[in-house]
Amino acid sequence: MQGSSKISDSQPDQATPEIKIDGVEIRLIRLPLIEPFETSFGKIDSRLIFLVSLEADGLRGWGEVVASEEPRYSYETVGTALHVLRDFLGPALLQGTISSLDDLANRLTPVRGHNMAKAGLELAFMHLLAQIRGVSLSTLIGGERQRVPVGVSLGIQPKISRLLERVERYLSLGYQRIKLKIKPGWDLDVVSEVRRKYPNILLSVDANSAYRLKDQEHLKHLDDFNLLMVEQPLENDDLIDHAKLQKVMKTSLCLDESITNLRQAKLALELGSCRIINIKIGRVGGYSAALGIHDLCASQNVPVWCGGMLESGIGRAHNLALASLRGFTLPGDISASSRYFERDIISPEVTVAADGTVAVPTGVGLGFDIDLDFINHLTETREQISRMKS
Ligand code: OSB
Ligand code: MG
Repeated sequence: MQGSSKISDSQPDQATPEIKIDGVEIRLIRLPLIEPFETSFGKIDSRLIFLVSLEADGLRGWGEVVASEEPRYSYETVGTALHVLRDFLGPALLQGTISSLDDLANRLTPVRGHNMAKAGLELAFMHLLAQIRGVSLSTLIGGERQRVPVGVSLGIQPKISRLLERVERYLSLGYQRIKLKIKPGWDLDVVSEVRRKYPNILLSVDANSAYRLKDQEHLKHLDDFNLLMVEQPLENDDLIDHAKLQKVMKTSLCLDESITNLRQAKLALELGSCRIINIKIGRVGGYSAALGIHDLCASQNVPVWCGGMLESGIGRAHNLALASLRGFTLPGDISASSRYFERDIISPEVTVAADGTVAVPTGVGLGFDIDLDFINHLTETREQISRMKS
């Protein structure tokens, strides 16, 4: 199938060896944000980054659990992920061996939900697998792009003049699409003003579930601004009301929070709940679901793009690999490291070229070096889950 992702294991000599995981390590590090990030559900000024790594055969694979400290975007938090990883998911990987991504995903399936915690392990596993095969993550999953188009997500600002300054700044840095966070009281006037100043840019909005179907007359005014999409206007787990709203709006709706797995994606497309899907590896539970949703959307010509969760460089590197798949036709929320952090935990940092693209690394594994000294310096919590001695 055209546009389909493929984990390259077709040649017999490339068959995955049975991987014996020797240990799971969890670390929490705090990275201050260069400026606060505000959405319809609150404001943060630093990111408690949850890193998870798997050790096997003297190699270490790194992943990131994108949960926030508070259960706003989703019910998961750093605290719930710590509990579920330590007590259930981690130990599940420390029995026997693992032969493939599917095998890993099946191991995690008995635990309901907790997609971000699961995804952290899938990321770490895929980083391990890429190193074992001696390929980049992008190559491992069948990525085809050498560079991916990117946009920026701009939080709610205290004043519209500050927002306009930021729009100007990121456009001048080359970002191909501007996404404005909106909420009741920070929506039509703001979008109208940005559109008036920049009649031709790719512009979208993200409400993070701040509206209800009864607000549809209000939301329909967004049709006046030639937006690329309206992201997740209604409830975080809704598909039906979004389908009703999509019927009366010209602008394409895009779902983020509501698409938590492949079945929800199928339902959304069947119901007509959206015309675009934002894929976040963390929200859907890992690479296996992300690849499945990508393939489904590609088969129906539904554009997808890679969402972001203010990840550190490790999560960002995985996002880049994902976004290199053919179906990721719209700019992703994959900004430069410097958009959020003074200093990243990978080197070189992620940078955005003047044409608004980021290069997909070609080196083995993440394609970035992990700055372990800096990670050690930042580490607030570190736990090791090891195999029981038999
Ligand atoms: O809804 O896409 C979202 C950040 C945290 C939680 C939810 C979202 C976001 C973003 C930022 O929009 C995307 C990024 O640049 O990482
Ligand atoms: Mg969103």
